Amino acid sequence: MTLANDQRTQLEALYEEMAPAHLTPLWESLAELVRPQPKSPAQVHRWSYEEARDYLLRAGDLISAEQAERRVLILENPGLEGQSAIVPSLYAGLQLILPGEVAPAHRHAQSALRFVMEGDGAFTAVDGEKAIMRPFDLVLTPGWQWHDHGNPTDKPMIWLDGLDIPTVRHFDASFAEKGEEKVYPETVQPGDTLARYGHNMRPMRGSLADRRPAHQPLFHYPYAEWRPALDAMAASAEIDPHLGHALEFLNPANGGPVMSTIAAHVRLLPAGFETRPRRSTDGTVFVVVEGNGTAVIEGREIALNPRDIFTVPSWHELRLRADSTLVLFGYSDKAAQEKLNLYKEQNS
Ligand code: GTQ
Repeated sequence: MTLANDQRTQLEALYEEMAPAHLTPLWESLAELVRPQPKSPAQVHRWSYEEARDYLLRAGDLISAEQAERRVLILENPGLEGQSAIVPSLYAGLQLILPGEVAPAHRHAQSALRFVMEGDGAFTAVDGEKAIMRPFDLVLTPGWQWHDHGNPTDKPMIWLDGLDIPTVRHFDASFAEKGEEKVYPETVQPGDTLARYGHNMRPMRGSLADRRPAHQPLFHYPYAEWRPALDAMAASAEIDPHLGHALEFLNPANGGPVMSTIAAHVRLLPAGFETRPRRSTDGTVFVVVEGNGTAVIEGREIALNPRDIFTVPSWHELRLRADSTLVLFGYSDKAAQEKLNLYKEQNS
């Protein structure tokens, strides 16, 4: 904006006078507020699993899961300091449950996913039904469903928590409750919901009321099911040049993303494959499940090793190169953006 000198002086005086009335001039900030394209404050960043794990285990020596309620190290984006956010709309943390520990029952407006990084046989109980967690399983605790965690095994369990904490904060809509009991009473055998909803089927309506909420029944997507599906796809299907072989996790109630705010997917790139450049408006968190390779994000190269976690902020161009068969898990705010008619992507 070009302004004459005395015009500028008079305007500045006016701004100063109106400031106590909590009024500010749009024309000074319009271009920043209504941008021609996204300019994320989030940065491209990678966390080494080994490094984060060391700190988490040290925390495990100092505070119990029960004392902490949730013993978690937050993965905070260096561009979003103090916000407990990994991209502007989403949170990520690494949660540790040691043998014999319990993370007590609570429920909250925030929706969460858990992606198992290490350990075998701890559980997340959702409304009293245990999902027995194995490496690289996806487990959901959708908003307002009771959940507690426990580890009856003799090894530590670590998983990545992905929540919509910043989104719920943005809408000023946080509610939370602690359970009366530390452990929610077990309501049914583990696997009951997976049997009913996990196979492209659903319970036929009879005279029995359904135990699970109709809008969000399924909460366990085992690695033992999604990994072979990717292999079968890789064996038979044409590969998408921008994604590799990619499968999105679905909510069987509506055929949409797993939760109302968060979408999740897995993808496989055969050894030697390189994706074409792609950008999208959903800030994405990736976990390397298997293999090695490189992510080139807006020109910045990131070496990928198993269990690394990295971010691709909104509208950052992503290219992936696989040195060996590369398998990634990703979650993003695409679910919320699509509902708000904001989602865009560009495949070049
Ligand atoms: O397990 O319920 O990482 O409520 C942050 C908030 C985990 C949980 C987090 C939570 C949880």
